[in-house]
Amino acid sequence: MSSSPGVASWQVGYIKVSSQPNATVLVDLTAATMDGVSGFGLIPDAALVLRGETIVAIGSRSDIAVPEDADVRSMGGRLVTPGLIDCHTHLVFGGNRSSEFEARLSGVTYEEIAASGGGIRSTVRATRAASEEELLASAQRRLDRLHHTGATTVEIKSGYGLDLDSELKMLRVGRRLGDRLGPDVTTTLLAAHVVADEFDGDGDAYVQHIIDTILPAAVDQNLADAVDVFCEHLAFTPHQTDRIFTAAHHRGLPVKVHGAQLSANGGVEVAASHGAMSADHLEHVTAEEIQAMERSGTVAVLIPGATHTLQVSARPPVGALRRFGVPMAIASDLNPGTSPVADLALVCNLAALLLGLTPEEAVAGVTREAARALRLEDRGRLVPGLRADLAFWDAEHPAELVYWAGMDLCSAVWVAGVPSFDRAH
Ligand code: DI6
Ligand code: FE
Repeated sequence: MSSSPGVASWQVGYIKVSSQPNATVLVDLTAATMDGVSGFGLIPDAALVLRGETIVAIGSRSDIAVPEDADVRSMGGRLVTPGLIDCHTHLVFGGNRSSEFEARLSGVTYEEIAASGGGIRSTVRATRAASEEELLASAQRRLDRLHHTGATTVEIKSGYGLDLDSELKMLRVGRRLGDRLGPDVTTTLLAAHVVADEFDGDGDAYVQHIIDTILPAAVDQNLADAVDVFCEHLAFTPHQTDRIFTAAHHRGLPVKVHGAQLSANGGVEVAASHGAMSADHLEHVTAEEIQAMERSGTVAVLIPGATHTLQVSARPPVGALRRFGVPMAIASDLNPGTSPVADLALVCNLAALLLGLTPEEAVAGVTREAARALRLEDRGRLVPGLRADLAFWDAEHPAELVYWAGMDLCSAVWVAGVPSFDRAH
């Protein structure tokens, strides 16, 4: 946090130098604070006071004292929410899989495509063949779309490289995207996405290579903020997942899992035993695993875009997650195979219609709860002391974000107090 109220300012020549930035006061807006106290945390006719990158006050306009140095701006009656947070994406990749999409429409399953060398493996071939600059350019377009539909923080996974150079290339692209004006980026090493072809189906040997070579290099070059494993019958076993998580802990990185997406297989329990940040997908999670998540503080990340794209009938057990008090985040899972979706409001619409989330749960899932899933406590709500990550909407009520499908309601985005997108320009 860059500012603290009450710090002195002084005069040098003609320039007023201040150790704290001037206040900006945003008025003529409705705020949905998502503060977790009640519902959307709605404040009609709100005023929002920022200094630098930080929210210093928010409330009804009549209750907020406007600081003397304030620049007061009318927001034209728009709705403001916390900037949206996409806590699970694979948005760096080469090529696309529209031909597999066509095959699936004619009845071939995702598993059949994977078994015949397509699926994740076909994207691995395209990603290895692409240069870092090509990957950066194609990923930037997808990140821009997330940003222009409200996102201010985006998690990006590797996992289409599966060898040292290509995994590091993907992670570097993630870091470079995060250095540009736009969303904050966190990166996750997902070398354990599927077994690399070079290992000829020997998952244990590939896991050893990840532990001995890929993970240490990613840590030494500060390219990864977390480690993920696809624990699934067509990828890695719970035991292999456990080995990678143990190695991640030794290297100081938190872990998360792709678990119980296509089958019940014990991956979520392993993740909870390692205090995972999140367990993602969860269509086939068991009651015991949900209780383990509750005990370990592991956030459930739901992925309705994959439910929609794969047209599967299994649903994550939202009722049981609610009963056991497991926080539910929602993410795009933006990837070329199972969720080619780059719009979190649209993902909220799918979460409500396909998974049965309430509009409040859906919006919380892409703000407050997604921040928890990434362990980023400085964002996800509009409350004093947090970062001024803001999304502005041409809407009167936050339920509209969930109700409209693909309507582009987002009119502006600020990241850490800095305007980074304005549809008018
Ligand atoms: N689960 C997913 O939803 C993505 N990866 C994963 O482990 C799918 C990736 C793909 O099909 O390319
Ligand atoms: Fe995924």
